[in-house]
Amino acid sequence: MDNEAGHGDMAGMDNEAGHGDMAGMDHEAGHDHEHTALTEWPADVPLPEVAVSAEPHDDGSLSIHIDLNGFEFADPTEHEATAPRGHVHVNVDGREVGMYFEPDIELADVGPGDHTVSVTLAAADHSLWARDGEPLGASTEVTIAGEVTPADDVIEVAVGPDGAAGGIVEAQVGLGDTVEVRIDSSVAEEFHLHTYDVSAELEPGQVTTVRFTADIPGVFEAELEGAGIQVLELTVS
Ligand SMILES: [Cu+2]
Repeated sequence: MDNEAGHGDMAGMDNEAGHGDMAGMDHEAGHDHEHTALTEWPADVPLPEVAVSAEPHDDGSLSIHIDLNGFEFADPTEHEATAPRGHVHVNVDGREVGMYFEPDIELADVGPGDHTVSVTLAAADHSLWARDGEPLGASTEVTIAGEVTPADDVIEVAVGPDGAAGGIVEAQVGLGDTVEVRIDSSVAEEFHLHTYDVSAELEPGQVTTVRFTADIPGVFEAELEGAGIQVLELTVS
């Protein structure tokens, strides 16, 4: 029964309240470059071990299993950050898909292609458990078989230490479009698209691709988190 209650909450979040919550979080944090609060894991509690595996299915879904040692799932009604308790936040291709209170998760409609699944350990107050400022978590790569449908819009951004080559890239996409952003970076950085909360680690000399559905209308900024430089202005209408 606990498990079912968990799923219901998550589904509701993903479909309705999810986006509002994320936007709210940005505002609460108050710092432009610190969109997720961290809580240091107490030094006197053994550091938890976390591993994640993902099994692909032909219908485009993923079965995620999270292996945890030294970490307990808290009840969704708990609100105080207490080690070693909490829940997990799950990201697929840099975008948060939900928070979960159990180790086995079914993700529908992920779709064909290469995907990165990452989980972070969250405290009951939804801050991320961290050690020395680094969130605790794990990630894995998985490929779902099938033909990858091309994105409706492809946006290319070349970035370096001073931001985007030639200035902030301005792009306009339709509401509901699938959008692919290809970031060609000469530096190690983190790309972050605000409100959509799409993020990706950039490696020097590599093109990193993020993909999402443009389901929130408005004008959104993407930036290099480390340098705090805006590189993309995305208009969704
Ligand atoms: Cu949470």
